[in-house]
Amino acid sequence: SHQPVPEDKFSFGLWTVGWQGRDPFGDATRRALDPVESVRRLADLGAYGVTFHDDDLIPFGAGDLGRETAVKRFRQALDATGLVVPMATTNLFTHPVFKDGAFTANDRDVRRYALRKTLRNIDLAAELGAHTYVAWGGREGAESGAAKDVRAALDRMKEAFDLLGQYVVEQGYDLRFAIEPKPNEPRGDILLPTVGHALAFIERLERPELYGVNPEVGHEQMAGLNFPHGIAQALWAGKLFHIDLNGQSGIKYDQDLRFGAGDLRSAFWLVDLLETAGYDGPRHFDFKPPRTEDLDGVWTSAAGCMRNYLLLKERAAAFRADPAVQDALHAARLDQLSRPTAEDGLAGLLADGTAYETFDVEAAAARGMAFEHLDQLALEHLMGAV
Ligand code: GLT
Ligand code: MN
Ligand code: MN
Ligand code: MN
Repeated sequence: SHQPVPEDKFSFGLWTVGWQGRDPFGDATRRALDPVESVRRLADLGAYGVTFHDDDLIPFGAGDLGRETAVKRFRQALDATGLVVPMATTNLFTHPVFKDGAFTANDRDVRRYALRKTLRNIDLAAELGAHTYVAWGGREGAESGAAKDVRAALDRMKEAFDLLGQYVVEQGYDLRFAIEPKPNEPRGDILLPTVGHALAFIERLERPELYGVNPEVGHEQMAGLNFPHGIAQALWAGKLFHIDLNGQSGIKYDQDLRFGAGDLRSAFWLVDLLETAGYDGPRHFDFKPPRTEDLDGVWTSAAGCMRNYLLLKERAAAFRADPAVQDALHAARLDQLSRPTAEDGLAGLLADGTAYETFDVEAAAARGMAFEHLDQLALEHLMGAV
């Protein structure tokens, strides 16, 4: 069925449907949405979860009473709808105090404030039952060379994540961190720009097991990278803790289109990968309904994200189940790729004359790979021609 149900694990950020359409060139085109209204609408559409930045829920600078009221109303909406909070995150990029970043701001007092703001929201995330805490380093970066000592900034980034990890361990929270890479925008260059950079960074932390990645479709594509390949490497490393699904058309500004828009073929391979690899985390949509839309358009766009995922899931499953595809996969020698290259060990490899001395290099070079046939079958399935 193409009707989303909670078992599909679709979740949305409050800031996605709640985006008012403000961009660098234009004002808001839509009114603000009450988080309670978003929770109700998302539940009606078939989502299972909702996520938030501290400031999406509790207006920046609100006092204790404002905070309590906001959390209480949100909690009541969750209880009434059955929606869960699988993830939460911190806004470390909107207020001008974060203009030079947060965990890696040159100003030490800004870094200390950013950590306290994050720790405070980690408490709320744990209280609301979240198991993942996302960290997007929106303004951790620079526009010019000498302004940022990148090695020192990475020391500070490591220090920040180590402190956050120490905190969740000391508090006994069942919470892991997911670092979200992005190459640029809003800064000219952002630290930890791709999935690969983030994976390498995590290995330098004191408790690497507590940290994974939250890759976003458009962010890797802004760098010209193959998103399913990045996801495959994150899965291979056991680090796909969360994922931000959306759409992007090539190397340009961060479009945050609804999932399925933009590069549809890449979306097909992504869903195929997530579903066959057994990823069981949330399918989280981080999109921005274009500012051309009114609120009806917002909910149409949100519903489209989920429907497109389910349609692609159906198409990908049909592709895998098609006997012609199984033959084509065999012809393309995918089964051989899954077999170790030298299960006979190094000594066996060295002693095997057919591997080198009598190997017919020209004959092997002449063999076609039959990838075009395989890919055409995929396209036929994607286009609904089979
Ligand atoms: C912001 C960013 C997203 C991040 C969110 C988490 S907020 O909209 O563009 O990609 O996932 O901070
Ligand atoms: Mn984005
Ligand atoms: Mn975004
Ligand atoms: Mn995102």
